[in-house]
Parts: sequence; structure tokens; C-alpha cells
Amino acid sequence: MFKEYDPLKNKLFSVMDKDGTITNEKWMPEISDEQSLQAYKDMMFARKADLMTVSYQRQGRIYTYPPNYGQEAIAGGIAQVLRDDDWVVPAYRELGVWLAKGATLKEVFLYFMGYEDGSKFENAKHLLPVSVPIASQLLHATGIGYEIKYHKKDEVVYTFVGDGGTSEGDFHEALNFASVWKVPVVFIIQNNQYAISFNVKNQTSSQNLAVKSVAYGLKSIQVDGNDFFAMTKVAQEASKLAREKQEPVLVEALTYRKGAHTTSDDPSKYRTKEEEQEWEEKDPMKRMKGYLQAKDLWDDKQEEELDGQYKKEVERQFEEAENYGEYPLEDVFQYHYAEMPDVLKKQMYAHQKYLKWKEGQ
Ligand SMILES: Cc1ncc(C[n+]2csc(CCOP(=O)(O)OP(=O)(O)O)c2C)c(N)n1
Repeated sequence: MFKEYDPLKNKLFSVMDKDGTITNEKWMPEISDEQSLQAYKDMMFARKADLMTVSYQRQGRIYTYPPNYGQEAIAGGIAQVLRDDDWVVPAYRELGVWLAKGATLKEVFLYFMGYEDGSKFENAKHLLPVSVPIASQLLHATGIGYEIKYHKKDEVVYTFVGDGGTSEGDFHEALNFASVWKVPVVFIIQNNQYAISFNVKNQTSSQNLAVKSVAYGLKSIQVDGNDFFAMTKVAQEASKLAREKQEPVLVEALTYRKGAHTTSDDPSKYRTKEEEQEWEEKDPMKRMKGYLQAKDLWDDKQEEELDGQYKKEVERQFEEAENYGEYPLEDVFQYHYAEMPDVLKKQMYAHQKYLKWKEGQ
């Protein structure tokens, strides 16, 4: 597959068309109807949670949030191969992967409400916290991959970055060392066409982003990230290479951020309605639903019912997060070290003094 879809040929890997018809039977992943249906339901939950989170933010009940709307199939495909011991090293736009790893929505809400506890995933083994400094997490992923190889563990690392992140030095250092050391890391670029307002066409002169792997000597592929089956097939093949051969892989998943960059952004300032409409037709949920409906596995009534259940579940977890209690200032300072270093203690005392002063104003 990696040969046939060599990124130097600039050939996009896809399996299903925009109506949900399988057009590339040869590369259909091994997946049962039950698994496909469950994956669709999980993607539905992630989308529902995502849209509701944006509306909570608009009501002033959450600080900020980076929407995943339109990018669900990337997480959906990776979730098919994730094992309990595998690692996820995220950026900040992979809600479906965090949930698949066992993070709760309540924890996600807490994080975006400013609680440090939102990064302490109780049941999500080997899930690192959100990383906002673009591409810095990729180096951590390579480092974890090195440790896995050193101790001969049966684990794979999945790490995520945006199209903009591929211009960071960290991206190139991480790929280079992953390839030199031959470590089991799957790098996933979510190419959603924009780094905030900056279109990917202005980001690089390369023919695509996957091709950036060539100089570093690792396999890569450009895949339709709005095609759940193509994503699943790529996830299966990439994880096999990583797990069995200790080969790192670069995956460029083409998608579109239907929402804003974050809740403080207004995409109407930098993209056209025509472009949005063009991508609307390639929406990952619509395609997957088309596939399931054609096989008589799903209908609108079932969707409506499940949507109502999911709404209630999101509300329940949001309520728990909202009633979490007061936010202890010490948490911010205590979070990173077993014992707080003096320099941090000083900062904490200074901040406590400031808060006292503010109270007295
Ligand atoms: C090192 C660094 N530089 C700048 C920023 C500010 N910043 C936040 S998001 C962003 C754009 C990232 O775009 P992309 O990598 O395409 O990911 P996306 O947000 O589209 O998922 C920038 C420049 C940052 N967070 N970190």
C-alpha cells in the first residue's frame, strides 16, 4: 500500500466516495459491520460533544475550546487499532482519540475550564495531556518510542500535529530521530487546510505534506482523512509496521476544520462559503452514514434516538464538571513536580499576595 500510494506520486489514498460507496475494494480494511456501526456511533458522540462544548463556551461556561467538527474520521480510524498499552501523544484537536483511550468528557471539560485535574486522566492509560506549543509533543512521542524499543515492549505511539505544525523544527527533529533510531511511532498530520487563518498552500512548496518523510527515510502516505475506512486501513498498516518492524510512519490525513480554529476565531474572515460547501459534501459523518444506510445497518429514527441519548450524556458530564468545586490555586504550581522547586514557590507566594491585594480593592 505504501508503495502504491508513494507520496512522490501525489496519489491520495481513499476507499469510499462522498456518498459512502466503496470504490477501492482492494484496500478495504478488515472490519466487521458491528465494528463499523460502533465506530459511527462513537464518532457521533464525539461530534455531539464537540458541538455542545462550543455552545457551552458561547454561554460563558467554559474558557476556550478548539473544535474538532469535520475531523472525526481521523480519530475514528486510529481508535480501531489503539490498544490499552499504546500511547497517545496529542496536540489539542483529537477529542475522539482521547475518548477512545478512556478519557471522560468530564475531564475534557475540566481541562478547558482551567482545572489541572482535567489532565489527570483516571482511566486513560498512556494518554499524555493536551499540548498547545505546536509540534513540541512530537519529540516526546519519539522519546517514548525510544523507551519502548529499549525495553522491548509491545507498544506503539500515536502522535498528532496540524498542517501548520509541519513547519516547526520540532516536526523535522522528531521525524529524523524516529527514523534513525527506528522507533514504533505513528505520526499523524491532521491537514485541515488551515493554521488558524493561514492556508496550507502558503505553508509549504512541497507537493504534499506526506512527502516530507522521504528525506528522513520513513514510509508515509497521504490519505483521505474524511474517509473512515481509508483511515482505518492506514491505521492498521501503519500500526503493523510500527509494532512488528519498529518502523515509524508518517500519515498525512486530508480533512477540513468545519468549525473555527478555537472559540476566539472567526473563519468567515479568511475563507469562502464556496470552499466550505465543497468540503461539506465530503463530510465524514455523511459518508459513513451513507455506507451504513445502504447496508441497512442504520436509519434516521435510530440516529435521532441516539442523538437524544448522547445529548443527555454530554449534559450529565458537563454538570459534573461545572459542580467540581473551587479551583485551588496551588494546583497550578504543584502539578508538574513531586516537590515544588523554590523558584515556583516564590511565584506562588507572589501570586497569593496579588490575589489578597486584589480582594482588598
Ligand atoms: C510554538 C507555537 N507557536 C505558535 C503558537 C500559536 N498557535 C496556536 S495554534 C496555531 C496554528 C496551528 O495550526 P495547525 O498546526 O495547522 O493545527 P490546527 O490548529 O489547524 O489543528 C498557532 C500558530 C503555538 N501554540 N505554539
